[in-house]
Amino acid sequence: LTSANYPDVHRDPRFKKLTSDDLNYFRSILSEQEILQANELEDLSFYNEDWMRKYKGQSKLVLRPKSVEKISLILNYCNDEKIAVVPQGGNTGLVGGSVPIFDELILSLASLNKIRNFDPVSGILKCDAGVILENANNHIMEQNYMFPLDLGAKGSCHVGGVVATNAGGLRLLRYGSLHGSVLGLEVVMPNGRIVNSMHSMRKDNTGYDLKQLFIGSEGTIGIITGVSILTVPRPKAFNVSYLAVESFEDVQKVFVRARQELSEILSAFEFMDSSSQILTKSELKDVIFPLEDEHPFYILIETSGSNKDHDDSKLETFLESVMEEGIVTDGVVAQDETELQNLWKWREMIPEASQANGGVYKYDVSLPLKDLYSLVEATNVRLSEAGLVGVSPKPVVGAIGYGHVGDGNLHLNVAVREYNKDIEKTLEPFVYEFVSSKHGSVSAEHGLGFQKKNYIGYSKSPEEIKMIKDLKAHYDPNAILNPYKYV
Ligand code: FAD
Ligand code: 2HG
Ligand code: ZN
Repeated sequence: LTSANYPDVHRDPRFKKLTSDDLNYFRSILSEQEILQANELEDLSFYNEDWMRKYKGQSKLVLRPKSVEKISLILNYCNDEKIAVVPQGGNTGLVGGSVPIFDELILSLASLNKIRNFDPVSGILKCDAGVILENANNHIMEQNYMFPLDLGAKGSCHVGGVVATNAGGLRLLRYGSLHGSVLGLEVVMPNGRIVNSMHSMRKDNTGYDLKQLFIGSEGTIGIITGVSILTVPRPKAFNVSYLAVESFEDVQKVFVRARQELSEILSAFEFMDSSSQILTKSELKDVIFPLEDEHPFYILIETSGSNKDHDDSKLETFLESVMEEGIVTDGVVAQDETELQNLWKWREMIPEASQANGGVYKYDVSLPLKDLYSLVEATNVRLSEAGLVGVSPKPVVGAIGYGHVGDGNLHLNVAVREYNKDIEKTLEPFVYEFVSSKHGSVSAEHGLGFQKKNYIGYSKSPEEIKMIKDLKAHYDPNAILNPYKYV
């Protein structure tokens, strides 16, 4: 059997098709609210389809267990019966990893959503995996702490989901990756075994750091049910400035200067190209564009610290110097909280704007800073040469670039009017070859999922891929967890 949506992918016949006996078993351990079964009344497309509406599975069953013990029973049963399972958090992932390809059972973490404990002295938060990131953040903000990770999907994505993808987000530059801030995890293994390592220690050199195996594993080797994470003191003062520069070289110059002159208060450094902001204008109709004229590149700089006067004066000195030298040609600084939020919207709304014409092909790559923008230019040239880009009925609107300059992470988004194979073949493996030729990574922060399952070799050696496969085979010998994806 091939998938109607993916003619090149075949259903693995080792996986059992769900029977009434299976349903009866799930009914014996779960309440009615924890089982969603497709029928005339229940439409499961929210769970079957991803955020971009690019990947679509055909699962007929979603389980939303409320306890770790129930997850353990479900996995134990699925392992024995060889039922394939897709773990799902907030379903905001951008690589098709969180949805089924065929009829896999969807195991949603949405009902496992309690804050377990917060220690206001150490700043360590322990919570269930299904807690929505924004809710976790609101909980600790009351006690003057903040989650070390922030991203546009915060209102929907789960704490467990961001750990499973090792999401990077807007403040990685300041607070580092989840590989550093996660202190412990609770995980249910494919055979149902619960591994509790919800530690609260920053230092623990007792052998392999096992939790790292699950951070960024994308639901392929275990289900994360609990997270222990070191949060950060909530800064008392925030500033956001939105600046214009005339070239990508100048983006880099401002970055170097911002690191030197703003140093410890610099908390985000994002760049956006002109086309990304033009697209966003059509989404942000009721927010006025912050600058009078259009420019080739824009930069959003956030500072945060404990003393507003100190931060203001540092930022002012920095901005005066880069403007006097002509590196920055225009700019504004938010004067109040509303303006600050509005400036952030010009950055955070790009993912949504990029697909407003119908769809988007997303590439999330690490590249040396000097080469970062050349991929966007090369992609636009390639699409033009293929005759695919232009006004309707051409299928491609254009390629835009933006991203986390501080992390060497480019988001190349190709806005399209429809998803089609010609576009995909023009872009892939072209983009991956380009990245590999510059010794970058084909996934900086979104993961591999289904989209990049055939392209891991552009960033990992055969020996590394073999180790990944060995680990998978050892812990998930029946390969029930998230099949058809990158491993
Ligand atoms: P899902 O999408 O449900 O799942 C993602 C993957 O993790 C899947 O493979 C799934 O099987 C697995 N998974 C989920 N939960 C578990 C679990 N408990 N145990 C085991 N496996 C699990 N990413 C960034 O890195 N930086 C950004 O700035 C950023 N911004 C975004 C902005 C928007 C608007 C959107 C839509 C996405 C953005 N992302 C960003 C993508 C990012 O990957 C997700 O938002 C987030 O990490 C996924 O969380 P989720 O709970 O939605 O997981
Ligand atoms: C961001 O930084 C996210 O906004 C999403 O990682 C990027 O949609 C994208 O390509
Ligand atoms: Zn990002």
